Amino acid sequence: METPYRVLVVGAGAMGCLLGARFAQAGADVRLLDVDEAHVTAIRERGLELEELNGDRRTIPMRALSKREPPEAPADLILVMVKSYATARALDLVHPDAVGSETLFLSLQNGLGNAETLADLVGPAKVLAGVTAQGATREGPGRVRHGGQGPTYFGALDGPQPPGAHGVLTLFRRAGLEAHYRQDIRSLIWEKLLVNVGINAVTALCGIPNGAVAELEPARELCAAAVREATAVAEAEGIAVPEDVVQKVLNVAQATAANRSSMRQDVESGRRTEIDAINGAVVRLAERQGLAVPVNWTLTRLVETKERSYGGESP
Ligand code: KPL
Repeated sequence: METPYRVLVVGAGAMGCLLGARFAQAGADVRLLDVDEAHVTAIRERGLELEELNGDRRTIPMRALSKREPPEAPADLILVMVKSYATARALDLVHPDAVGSETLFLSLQNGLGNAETLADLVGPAKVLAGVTAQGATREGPGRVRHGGQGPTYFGALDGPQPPGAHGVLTLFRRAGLEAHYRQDIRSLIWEKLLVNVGINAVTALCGIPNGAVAELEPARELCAAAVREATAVAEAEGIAVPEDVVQKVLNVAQATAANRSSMRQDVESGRRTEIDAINGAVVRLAERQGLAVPVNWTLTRLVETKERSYGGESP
């Protein structure tokens, strides 16, 4: 009998749960690891409750852990889905026996610098970075709603395609999820970053749905200015950005019109946001390149002020 492909999902937020559930349905041996005890207990006791795109609900039995536990065998894939600021801390929760010589790590997190953090900790040859256009929302402990379909792209940041990458593609495809290996993954990570640069802070600060960024003129102007600044930084970093990038970001705002952006959800729940890996990363790289990015600087400081006001800043 074929041994099942082993996946450890680190960070059982909405996307971690959705992907973990799909992989388990496709026959993979999946474990979800998360520090939220209530969520982990709910999944252990009742299984993961998934609301499908068509509204159907199903319960998927899943193994969930809230702390470091020795696995029976190393994972083939460790999928890192924690918030960008928690990447290094999350790896401390991974038992050393879960990492074998063939294990690959895949980061599909928001923002810049996540795969680099992983590469520093486990070595660049074991790390894949990517972006996904799948959408999901966590509705409560043990409950996730699939909100939208879209492709997933991943690749090595530098160097050749690792031998295990083919197995990761097979995993996604068996789970019915469109996935592609890309040599130019940095450009795609930047394209996703530009979307988050233009939408997330504006929606979080103004308490508006994504669609309002395209509809309301002042929000649209803020979004466009932040994206233009970040595009100049990308180009200075040697990243090719599509010409009509502002329009592309506004199209995403329209396509996800009713969504609450992840940063708005964080702010409205009193949680720490990923501002540091999004507009904050643009500010740091701009400094390195000698570029002025006043809109990104202001959005960053405003979101940080909001986080301080409810005590959601980093411990
Ligand atoms: O990625 C997103 C996020 O909220 O972080 C967008 C694309 C803006 C969708 O809400």
